[in-house]
Amino acid sequence: MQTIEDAAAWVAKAQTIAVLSGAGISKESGIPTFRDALTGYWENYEPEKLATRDGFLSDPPLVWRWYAERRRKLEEVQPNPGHYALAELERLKSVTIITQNIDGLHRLAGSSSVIELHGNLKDYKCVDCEKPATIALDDLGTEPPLCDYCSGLIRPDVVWFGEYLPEDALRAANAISHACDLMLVVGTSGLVYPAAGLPQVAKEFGATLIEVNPDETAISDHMDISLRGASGVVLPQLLAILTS
Ligand code: BV8
Ligand code: ZN
Repeated sequence: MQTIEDAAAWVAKAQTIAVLSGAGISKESGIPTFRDALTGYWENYEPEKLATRDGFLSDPPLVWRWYAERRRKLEEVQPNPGHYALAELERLKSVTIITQNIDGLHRLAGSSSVIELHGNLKDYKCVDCEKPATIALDDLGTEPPLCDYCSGLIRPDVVWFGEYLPEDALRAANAISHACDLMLVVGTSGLVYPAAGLPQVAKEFGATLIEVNPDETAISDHMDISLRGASGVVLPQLLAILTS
């Protein structure tokens, strides 16, 4: 069983580090993971249904309200020690974070090299002409506003299931997955592609894979080391060993 000391030794040796993060890294900030995001009012809905273009078009106010609620929640949350540990690691090593999260917490914690594969909760665009729209937090309302240019519905500018990821983000994520000699895979169930395929790309190009997750995931078998614990606890421990 490989230990956190073994993991720290790999991190110390690494020249170029990639991090793939999922909703789990934000859980200790109080943001429920995607799987258990739908509690209370939303418990009868499946994320894979709501987070789709068809889901939005079939009931725009419903999907608008779900994202508005998540956007308002962002005002109450802060990065947690896991985010801060990765920001500190960036001060010691060359680190690029590839995140599936749309909460912006990595940048808020001080990480500067962050690739947002699935967009950001604070960005909006027209569902038809795709022109960006600016929506202030205090006028999110209960249904989507209309586009100034074509009167189409305004939607969150996030990547829904069945939609392509932003080309530049995916290209950058693939490039760092090829180039890195170590990938930390933090807080992701490894269920959603193409993000979940990036650790295999890194491995094929010779990288060491270290997973940080309290649970087994769909991609644990590919990992060289699996650190079973909460990222808000494990990542600061890793940094403490590195800097001791
Ligand atoms: C695509 C933004 C090409 C929105 C998200 C059929 C038709 C079309 C596509 C597909 C199809 N079948 C499969 C696909 C591909 C599909 C896919 O992979 N589906 C899955 C469900 C099988 N992918 C796509 O559609 C992607 N696009 O393929 O385009 C294409 C185009 C057209 C036609 C065909 C192909 C787009 C995917 C992006 C979807 N958008 N987010 C929003 O957030 O509302 S994904 C969303 O779910 C999250 O961003 C996250 O990435 C993902 C998973 O969510 P969670 O499970 O909650 O989070 P995570 O995976 O991170 O798991 C939580 C983990 O944390 C757990 O492991 C847990 O143990 C751990 N944890 C808990 N506590 C802690 C912790 N870890 C550390 N510390 C803790 N304290
Ligand atoms: Zn428009």
